[in-house]
Amino acid sequence: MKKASVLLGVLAVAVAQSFAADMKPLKLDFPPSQLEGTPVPVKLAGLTPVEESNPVPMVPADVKNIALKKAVTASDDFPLEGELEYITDGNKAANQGCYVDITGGLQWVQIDLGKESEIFAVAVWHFHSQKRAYNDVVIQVSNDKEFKNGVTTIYNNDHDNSAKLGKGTDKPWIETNEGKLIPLKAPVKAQYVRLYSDGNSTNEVNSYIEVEVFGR
Ligand SMILES: [Ca+2]
Ligand SMILES: [Ca+2]
Repeated sequence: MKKASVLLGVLAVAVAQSFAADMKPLKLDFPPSQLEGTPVPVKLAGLTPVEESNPVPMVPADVKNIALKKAVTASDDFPLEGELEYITDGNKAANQGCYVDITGGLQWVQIDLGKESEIFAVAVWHFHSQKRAYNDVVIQVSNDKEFKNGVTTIYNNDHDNSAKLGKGTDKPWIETNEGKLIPLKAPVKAQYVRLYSDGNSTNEVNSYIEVEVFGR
């Protein structure tokens, strides 16, 4: 009996090890810091944005950025500056010509992954040549292009529900070149990823440099 339980224990360790071997830590590739100008206080109504390093979740070894070069649409198809394509072009530099500016107010951008995919994490770089925080950031995934049915919210810092997507308890963050990695509590199968925002601590514009979706 004792031998059998020892053997079972050894088997369990072996299974756990082979499982662990197929996992990897998810670390973002990020561009050099490009902070410019005189820093301005980062303040949002009623909220204190946090500046913290990204978590390093374990994900299956075949998980990669499946948003690269995928089609992007938005609530406003005519950006003030730049092109929606910049959001999935793989370039995370902060220079002019690398970010797209979408008009003020609550707006969204949406990535079509091309097919239903198992999503483990989403990363976003809004803007990083100035320390600022974005307001009412809500990130959702769904198989419904219109985001009416089967919607999973993976991040929400809209504490007063002004976006009317439900009240969120996530903390807004101060943007840096390292971006923001948001791991899902459990992987979700979905084809579309939508990111809302309503301006930032400096101006009313909704900027994006890059969005990555880690899945398979
Ligand atoms: Ca880009
Ligand atoms: Ca709000």
